Amino acid sequence: MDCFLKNIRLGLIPIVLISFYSCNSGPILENNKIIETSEPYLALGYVELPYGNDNLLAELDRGDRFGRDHDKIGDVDGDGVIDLVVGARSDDDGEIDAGAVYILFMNHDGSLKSHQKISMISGGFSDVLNEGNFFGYGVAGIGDYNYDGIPDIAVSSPVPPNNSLYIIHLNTDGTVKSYTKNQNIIAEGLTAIGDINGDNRIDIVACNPGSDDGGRDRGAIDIIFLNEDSYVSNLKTITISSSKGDFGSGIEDGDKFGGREVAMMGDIDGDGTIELAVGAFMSDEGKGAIWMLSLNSSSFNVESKIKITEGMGGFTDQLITTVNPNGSYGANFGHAMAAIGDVDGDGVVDLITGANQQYEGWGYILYLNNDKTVKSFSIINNSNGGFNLNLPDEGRFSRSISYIGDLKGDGSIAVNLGGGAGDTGSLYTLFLKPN
Ligand SMILES: [Ca+2]
Ligand SMILES: [Ca+2]
Ligand SMILES: [Ca+2]
Ligand SMILES: [Ca+2]
Repeated sequence: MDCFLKNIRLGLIPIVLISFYSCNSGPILENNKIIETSEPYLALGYVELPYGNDNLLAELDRGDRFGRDHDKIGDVDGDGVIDLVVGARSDDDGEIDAGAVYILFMNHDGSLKSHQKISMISGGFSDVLNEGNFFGYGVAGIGDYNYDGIPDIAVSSPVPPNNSLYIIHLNTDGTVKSYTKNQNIIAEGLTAIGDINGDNRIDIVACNPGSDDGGRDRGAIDIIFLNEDSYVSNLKTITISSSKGDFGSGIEDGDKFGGREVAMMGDIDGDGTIELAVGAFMSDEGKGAIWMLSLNSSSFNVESKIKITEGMGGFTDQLITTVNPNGSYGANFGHAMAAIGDVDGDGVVDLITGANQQYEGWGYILYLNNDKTVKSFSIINNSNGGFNLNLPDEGRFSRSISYIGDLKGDGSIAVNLGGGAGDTGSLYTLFLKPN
């Protein structure tokens, strides 16, 4: 029972704040130590995959990078439960690091009912991938693109010579019914951003952090509109980078703008522009940053922007710049992100992101003001956030993020965060109840 609703129903308005404290800030026993949380949500626990599912675990090898990218698809098998697509870009089916994706058929509690693998040699996918193609580097649920009532997916294979974007039409069992191949696209991450041009088809953003637009490794994003035949309309693609899309100044060499994910926030401040959050995970000596872009609603070019990083845009936490054991450096804040709805109940949509190279990997929920700056934040890691996570050192938690919504069907929301560097890769489904 939600304490807030219960108190409203009982008319106990004067003690609502006290009850908030007792519901959401109660003591939590962790490692025999009582810790206090004071988050504006109720943490309801988490599920980690592939661990706990022997069938899926048997498919995966060390280094496959399961969870590199992931998204909700919708209900593929028609059982009333949201299903997922998860990339494993270093799978070795057919060629070393050719890559694979998994369709995960879910149970309400976040456990796995069954799965279907799609790779060069499985799931009915017939195209030839090259060695190191990294099929599954980016994945996105895009709604029903071939009008058969079954939701479909976009999958990228960014490494040449077969640097392509596939639109894959699914069967209800998660195998491939048909696909289109769009060549000469580099996407190290894909995000579905809803239908922003009003043609009743979901639009996507391809993240290309290695783009040299404007300078070495400055990065870029491509806003992609697909036609009714699931092909990219090249004439309509919008690129935003240091030198394109009216971005203006602010990106420096090596910043890796575009990162591995963006988040469509909607019109946060109600002024007619739509806000798109885009990371630059190597910005500021590797601390990382998020650019909150306000896009013109017809040209989709940048009208204004603010930068969020340590000490900017209202964000006050300290981000590391040190060299990591894996050779990279910095916290990599903003590597991935998703709009998470209004978690703190102030009427403004909030953003979940992370600093995946900060110690075990720190997730952050950023509670936004309607001027797009950060009002406050929650940290989600081994000792904060109320989930009692048990992440390994260098676990890269929050390296990939997707918002699932109400998986349980009880008003709580699920959000997926990837991590688990060094082994198969992991997908954590966190359940929380907003205020
Ligand atoms: Ca389902
Ligand atoms: Ca379909
Ligand atoms: Ca559209
Ligand atoms: Ca909010």
